[in-house]
Amino acid sequence: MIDVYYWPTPNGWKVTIMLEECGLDYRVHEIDIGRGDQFTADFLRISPNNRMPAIVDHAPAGGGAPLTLFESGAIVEYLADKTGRFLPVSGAPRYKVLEWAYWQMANLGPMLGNANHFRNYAPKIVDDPAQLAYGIRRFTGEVDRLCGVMDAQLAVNRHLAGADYSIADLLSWPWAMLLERLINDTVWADFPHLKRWVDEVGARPAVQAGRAVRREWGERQLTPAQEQVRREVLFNQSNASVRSARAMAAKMAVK
Ligand SMILES: N[C@@H](CCC(=O)N[C@@H](CS)C(=O)NCC(=O)O)C(=O)O
Repeated sequence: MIDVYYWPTPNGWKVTIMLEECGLDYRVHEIDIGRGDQFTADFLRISPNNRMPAIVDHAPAGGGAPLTLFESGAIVEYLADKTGRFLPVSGAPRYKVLEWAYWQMANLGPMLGNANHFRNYAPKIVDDPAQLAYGIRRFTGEVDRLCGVMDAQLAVNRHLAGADYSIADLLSWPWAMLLERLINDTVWADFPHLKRWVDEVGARPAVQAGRAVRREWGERQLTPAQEQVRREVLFNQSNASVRSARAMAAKMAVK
């Protein structure tokens, strides 16, 4: 049994999609990141970076004590090795998949996350539009560049790392499928090969099942007070604020 510490976001879906693809048994634990669940002592023991997703595998590959893991890329790579699915075991084909898997982790996820932040969240926090302009331009430009990288790759390959569906695809899809909503509604016209791949990967039953896990949590309506807490918790982090959030969570045993 694998415990998954989760909130329905692109990084969370990577793990639930992989678990569905591999047919592994798992239990989902709510980490409401807008409420501050990521600062509880129990969660920080598993994920010291106060980010979800994280897992505990009670029957790890190779035996031994339960294995805790954070970082969606490491989790998915581990599950691929454990099951022998979606990642070649050795040689050049393995590294061609890992190249695109790490590309996602270092590029598409962070750049699209920042573009989303500056375009869709920061305007609710920062009054002066001039303060937002550089962030919007920088990260939207990077996302546009990365779409071109994927589109060129997918023009000559069915999947990101070549002919076969792999962890590179299932790590990238949860972010890529949000491009139209988060960036602009003409993105698919500019990148038709990317659109073909988004539709093809999105039609996989396991991808749909993983994407749907606890969808309703993310659709809850927040009160203005809850929205205020969410902004403070998510968008005002520093070493000092994280330390005090940890202390607060420990005191209140936030669940
Ligand atoms: N590189 C990490 C990123 C994880 C991440 O940023 N998770 C966000 C939600 S998508 C989170 O837990 N945020 C909580 C916070 O900012 O305190 C991964 O891929 O696992």
